[in-house]
Amino acid sequence: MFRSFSRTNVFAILVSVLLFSGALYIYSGYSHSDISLFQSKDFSKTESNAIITNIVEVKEDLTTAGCVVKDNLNNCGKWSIGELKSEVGLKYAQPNTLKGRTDVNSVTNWNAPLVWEGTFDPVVIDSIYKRMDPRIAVVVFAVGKYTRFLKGFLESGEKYFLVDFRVTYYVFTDNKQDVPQVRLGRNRNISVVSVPSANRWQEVVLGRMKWATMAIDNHIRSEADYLFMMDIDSVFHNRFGAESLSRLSAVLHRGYYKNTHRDHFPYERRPQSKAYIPAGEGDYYYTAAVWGGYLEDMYKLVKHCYTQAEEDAKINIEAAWQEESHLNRYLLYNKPTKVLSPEYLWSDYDAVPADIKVVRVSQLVKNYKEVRPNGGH
Ligand code: UD2
Repeated sequence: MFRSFSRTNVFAILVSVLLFSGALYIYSGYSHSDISLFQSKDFSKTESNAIITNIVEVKEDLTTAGCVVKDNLNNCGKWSIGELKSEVGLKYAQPNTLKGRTDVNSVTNWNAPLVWEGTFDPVVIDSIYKRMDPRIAVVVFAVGKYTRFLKGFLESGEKYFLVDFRVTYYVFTDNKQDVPQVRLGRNRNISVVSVPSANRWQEVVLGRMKWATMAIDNHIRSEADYLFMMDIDSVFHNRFGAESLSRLSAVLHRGYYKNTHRDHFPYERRPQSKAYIPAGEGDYYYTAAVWGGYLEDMYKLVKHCYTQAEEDAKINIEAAWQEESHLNRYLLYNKPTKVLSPEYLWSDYDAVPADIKVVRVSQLVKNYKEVRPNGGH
């Protein structure tokens, strides 16, 4: 009895060892593969969850390894991001305590800067942040026909977006061939990430949260200190510099930044949704077309939008403005550390009012019906 049990046992152990090594082999395949993970056309929910779990586990190693990397600001503390060290001998105009913008409010009621042209000195602020030499990731999606917007976005970004900083544009697309060759400045790169095609624009817009969460876990975390999420159908027209950097920076939506009562903000109003904001609450209405911050703070927020949208989906709810609704709820209870004026995302649809002295980025006019896989708004 003992012998036969023991034989079975040895056999069982052998089989387990074989199975375990097989599993390890597959697992290490995941750990070393990067963006090709995303190429699967029909990612079922379970598959994607399984992969996320794997990547998160792999990532823990990378974070530890990251600490020996000299320029990993987050983990290794050569510079601590957020410190405002200034250059000795830098020449700039003396700041004035009495003069400044008076036509707009440049501080929130939680004492965070509200950034407009005229509220910062580009020489001072760029110099402070350049000393830290942060690595900045820009995540953009160009799925389906939206690849046509890449050239204008990237070329104008090279002229105006955090010029002389280390920038990597992460282009998430279902069509690598359509990513244009663009002349890039020093220390600036494009990294292409493959994602599946989609049948509904809502799938892409919300899917951005899922794919970005996975890609941060998979590789972006070890490559960036700050991360911006941006819409691709837009063009830079003027300086977008270090004044935009903070732990969590959000942009006021141009449509609701003045004269709109908070009860008329297009927040999600159904209590069943995770994005719900009741009447009588709210600071501002933020756009989801430009937002940024420290890598880990952005990760938390992007993942929040992803998981909350998944929760909604379980009861067949899609928030009124997809991830923008979840973003707005999060930012109501986790206040941004900088609020950027609508200079940071205007729109070619609208005339520019007097309080917008500079349009830094503008959303392009597009034919929604023609460009989206399932038609218009
Ligand atoms: C608004 C917001 C956007 C998002 C969306 C949610 C502005 C300027 N933008 O954009 O951030 O909150 O509403 O409804 O307010 N995309 C593709 N392929 C597609 C569809 C979308 O790549 O087939 C990507 C692309 O990067 C695009 C972004 O998703 O810029 C947002 O989609 P949109 O521009 O069609 O949505 P829109 O203009 O309603």
